[in-house]
Amino acid sequence: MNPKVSLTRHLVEKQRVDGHIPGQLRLLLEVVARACKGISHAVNKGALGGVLGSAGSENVQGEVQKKLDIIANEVLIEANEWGGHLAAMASEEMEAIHVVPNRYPKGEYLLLFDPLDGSSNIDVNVSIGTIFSVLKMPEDDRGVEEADFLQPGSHQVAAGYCVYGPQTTLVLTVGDGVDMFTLDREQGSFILTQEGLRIPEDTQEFAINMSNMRHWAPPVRRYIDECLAGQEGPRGKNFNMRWVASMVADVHRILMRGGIFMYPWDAREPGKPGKLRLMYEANPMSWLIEQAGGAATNGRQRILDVQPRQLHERVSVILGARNEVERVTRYHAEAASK
Ligand code: P6P
Repeated sequence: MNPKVSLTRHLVEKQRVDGHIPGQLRLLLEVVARACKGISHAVNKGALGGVLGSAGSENVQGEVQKKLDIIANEVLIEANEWGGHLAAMASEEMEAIHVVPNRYPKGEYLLLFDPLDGSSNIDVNVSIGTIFSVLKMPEDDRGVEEADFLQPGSHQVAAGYCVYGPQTTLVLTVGDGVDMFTLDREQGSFILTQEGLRIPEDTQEFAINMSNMRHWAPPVRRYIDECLAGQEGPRGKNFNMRWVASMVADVHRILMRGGIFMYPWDAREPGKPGKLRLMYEANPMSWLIEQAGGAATNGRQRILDVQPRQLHERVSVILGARNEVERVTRYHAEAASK
């Protein structure tokens, strides 16, 4: 692989050579990448930049907002609203959609994002990240409204994340595989460092918050108990466990070395289908995982087939190694048929 293919060149070639992405989508992805560079710079300052700690406010989820949550949200809004490629944006940090102001031209794309996923890790210097998803505006001549965003994840035209860890790494799909770009801080550009990421169909590593074990539904408890039983148990092999509590970091590990990630429904809030948000966490991550040969369900159906009813709705997430996700999904079906 050419050692110095930049994100810009990679996207230009997808636009020109493959005809796979229109110019406006290429522009959108470059603007998002540039915004992620700005967020990375703010994150890297840490205490020196006065950006740690709480902002003293709550977001639409009722979660305490960190200063960096708000900074990252503002960076993405400001970077994207004047370019003419977007009609509107939606963010975990904003209750309502943000329609591009009339002083700027409107485009045909909708951008959704979790500006800084894993906020509980910000103040303790553990990897966090930005997750983004791109949809097209429905074909009609009326103005932009929230309902335009309520499309299943299978309608995405681009999805990705940027993880702010030991490296700043952008991972992206436009529907023809998953590619990874590492930020070269000397040049200030994202450089292609891995093409066509693939997830092994099997694994010996699971990611789940074990402290919720007593609240899980039986199929999830059955699956994890079998993993914990190790080679003496029904799986006949030992398992390792990881839990970073930043979905971006856990999913990145799975894309790099395999595994299964689970944030299932649990009985702590039985009325909610899960903790993670469908539109700007589960959908983009599920598409990336499927594009890399993995699978992603809510325990019962493919996440990308879920028809959203609300912008900030939550969903149960089981994603990663195809054979493991299918096993958990099978356990749910067996429990439902009893
Ligand atoms: P818990 C971060 O707040 C997040 O939304 C995901 O990034 C992460 O996987 C999950 O919540 C962690 O949740 O309950 O383990 O703190």
